Amino acid sequence: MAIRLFQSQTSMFCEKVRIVLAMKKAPYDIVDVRKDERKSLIEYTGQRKVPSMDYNGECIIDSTVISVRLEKDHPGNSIYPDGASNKGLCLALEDWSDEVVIHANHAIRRAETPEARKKAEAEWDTHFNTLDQMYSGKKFIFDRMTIADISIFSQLHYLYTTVKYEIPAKYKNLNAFMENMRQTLKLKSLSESFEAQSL
Ligand SMILES: N[C@@H](CCC(=O)N[C@@H](CS)C(=O)NCC(=O)O)C(=O)O
Repeated sequence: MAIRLFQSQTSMFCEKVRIVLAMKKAPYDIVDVRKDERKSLIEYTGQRKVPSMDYNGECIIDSTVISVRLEKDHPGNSIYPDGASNKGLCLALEDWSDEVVIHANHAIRRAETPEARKKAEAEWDTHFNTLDQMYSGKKFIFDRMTIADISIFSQLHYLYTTVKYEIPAKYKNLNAFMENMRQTLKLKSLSESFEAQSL
């Protein structure tokens, strides 16, 4: 029995899952879907999206679903905060990051005209403002690193590594959060993508 993560190294959702796997200290093999143009992914899962997982013979698709399953089977080093109310908030933030903030990443990556770029930067500015307030006086949103921080980090890290767009210095709390995540994830610099097997 083994875990195989079908992934691409640059996908933010794959990075999110790699961080959860590292927190759970779960060993896994990587199947890089770019190597065979997603052939083995489509063969195994019947669809094109990553992250997908061969979880001890069971096919699991989607970073949120994979995270829930890893938490269930490896409850130590929880990716959720204590208490039902905080857990609900945490899940809502994970969803907001995965479903709303992602849009700003798509917009900035696909912007082909100065107008489109300006619009995408304005979209990011709204999120930076929200996030800077969220991280005011806090290392993490809850009392420890949770899936909300991991999802948010993965989107912002993609913006940094792939789009090469840096969070403006005026967002001090958000920049402090990124630096804190860099240290927690033991990255030498924010230019590295996360690969470690355990945290
Ligand atoms: N909600 C999904 C999103 C996954 C997703 O959008 N994956 C992208 C890469 S970042 C993908 O594989 N796209 C390829 C395609 O749709 O053909 C999750 O959380 O895993």
